[in-house]
Amino acid sequence: MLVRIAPHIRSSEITPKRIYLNRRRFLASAAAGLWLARTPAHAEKLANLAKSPFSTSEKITPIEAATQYNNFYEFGTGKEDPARNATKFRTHPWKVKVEGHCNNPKTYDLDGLMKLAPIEERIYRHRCVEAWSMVVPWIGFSLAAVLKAADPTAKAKYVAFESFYDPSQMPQGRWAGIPFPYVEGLRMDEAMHPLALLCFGMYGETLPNQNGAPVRLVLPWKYGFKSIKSIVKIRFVEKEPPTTWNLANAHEYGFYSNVNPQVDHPRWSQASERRLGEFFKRKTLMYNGYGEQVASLYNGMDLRKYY
Ligand SMILES: Nc1nc2c(c(=O)[nH]1)N[C@H]1C(S)=C(S)[C@@H](COP(=O)(O)O)O[C@H]1N2
Ligand SMILES: [Mo]
Repeated sequence: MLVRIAPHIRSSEITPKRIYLNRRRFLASAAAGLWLARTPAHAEKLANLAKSPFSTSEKITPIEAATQYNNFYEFGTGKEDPARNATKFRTHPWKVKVEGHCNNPKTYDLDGLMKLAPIEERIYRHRCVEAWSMVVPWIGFSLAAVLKAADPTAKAKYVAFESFYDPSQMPQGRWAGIPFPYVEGLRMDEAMHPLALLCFGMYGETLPNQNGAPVRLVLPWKYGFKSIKSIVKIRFVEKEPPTTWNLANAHEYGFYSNVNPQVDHPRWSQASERRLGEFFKRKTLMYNGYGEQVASLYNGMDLRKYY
């Protein structure tokens, strides 16, 4: 077989031990005052954050787990690779191009983009398709703010997103087994949904490189791989756009990828999940617990077919 499917899941089997070991290391290194590489030199505090009614009151995952146990395949497929390999990732200056079927296409620099709406803190659950989850205080505003500013035309039925990719800064990407640049997409009504977050920070600061600096999506009702990192392009399109994990393995990863405990991944169950830092598994909730807000987007759709 020439086709090598990226081992998106390997980790699920070894997660418990890994997390356990990681936790011990967090505690040990924190105690020893060796906490060096957690945030890049240009990490900035983000103050005066509005609170969001969408926030959960569940226990927030320790910052060390959320910033040292990552999926960012451009920087390697190991969970600890992104934190280690992305330290020199250049995210300044940064441009985001908004284009396609809209009356107001525009290329933003990061400051311009951040000024489109007041930033707020949103504490969301995040559920990876690998059956681990976390609770993260993200910072940003609804993606809808950028989309509305672009004034999409009637032809804009979907929104396509593209990540930054530079093999010279991301040499580990060559062995990731998935095509780059990483691409994702949403149907227009999903993209306009207020829960869809354009994210610039977490835990009170700008995003660490390994978490998708300087700007990413966070889509809490979908599996984590929809939440594309380090975005450079947002494009309004007519047809359902290609998405990276579907290109890599269409049988296992669909376009919608809504969290659904009743539809198993071909190789493992999605009925339960492990919260980072916890030992026992918990039940996975339909739409990751955001059904009240988003279920109506999928009325009448066969969720086994549109997985
Ligand atoms: N560009 C890009 N975006 C990405 C990924 C990736 O490999 N490359 N991984 C995805 C997956 S599988 C998950 S679970 C989340 C992880 O985000 P986190 O590392 O901030 O927890 O990012 C998503 N966005
Ligand atoms: Mo994921």
